Amino acid sequence: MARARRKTIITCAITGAIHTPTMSDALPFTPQDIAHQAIEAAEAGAAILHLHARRPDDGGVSIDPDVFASFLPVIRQATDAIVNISTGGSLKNTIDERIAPARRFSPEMCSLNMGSMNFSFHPLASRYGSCKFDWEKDYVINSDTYIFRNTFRDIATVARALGEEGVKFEHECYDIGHLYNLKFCIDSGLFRPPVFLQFVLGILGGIGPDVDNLIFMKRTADRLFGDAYQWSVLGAGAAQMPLAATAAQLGGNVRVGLEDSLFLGRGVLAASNADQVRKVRRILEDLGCEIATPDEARDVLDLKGGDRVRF
Ligand code: KMH
Ligand code: ZN
Repeated sequence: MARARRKTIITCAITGAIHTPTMSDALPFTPQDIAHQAIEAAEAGAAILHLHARRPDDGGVSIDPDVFASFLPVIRQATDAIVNISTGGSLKNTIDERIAPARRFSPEMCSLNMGSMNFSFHPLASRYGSCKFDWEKDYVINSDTYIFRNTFRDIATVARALGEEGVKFEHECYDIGHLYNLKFCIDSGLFRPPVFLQFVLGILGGIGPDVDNLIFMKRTADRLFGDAYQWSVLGAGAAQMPLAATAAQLGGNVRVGLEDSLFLGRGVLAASNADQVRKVRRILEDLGCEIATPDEARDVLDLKGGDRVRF
């Protein structure tokens, strides 16, 4: 008898730390808009909401737990989607500062970046003239000086601080070496399989957004982790929808959202996060996939449950 095909989990990354308000009016940065767009994305079919905070007054990157406090309970009351709090939201802060929000709120999931790397989006600067807010231009231009620091000790700090809380990790892997880093950490006892991998393709500093690279990542993960992992794909920018469709056909899960791309299609800005969730859902369902509910995702990813968070 044919094995039942697993349902596809859609993650939506609502705002992130790459894009700036000038790039799209749809990018949410007030707590109200972050909550509103997250709830809409969940209603459209996202089982997991990957969340960053932004400064409410000017949209700058924020890792302030008090800002998270102003939208997390609103989201929780309106939806049963799984909340995933970023631990990678700032390229300028220490790992202890980056994990403060996840530590305080103990979500079902949090991101965990699996290696140090250049992480740049400076080419975006030339596409925009004047900016809505003063900080934006320098932030984008100077990203060619940023090192995204995620040393083995940083990774161990996150693993210990949040693993003990039963928080499940979205292991963000931007290159093949990051899979080997994860393997080393599992063998060292830091993580208990099955692990959840997010293959990140198309960030400048990481692996390129090609189907060959996705296959290479998946084959490597198969070799390293056997069947003790689940996986998802995040294609940055124009690669978002094509790689999501490819991933789903390969049996993987998908991540969309304005953190990763501001567009719905070539030259067309997405009106909201939900806009992208609806589109990817349409594509996946047309290809014969079924979309996982939050509880189905909880089951597959073996999460602690929405009643064991602190917000
Ligand atoms: N914006 C993604 C490429 C994190 O939040 O930990 C990276 C990301 C990092 O999602
Ligand atoms: Zn993120």
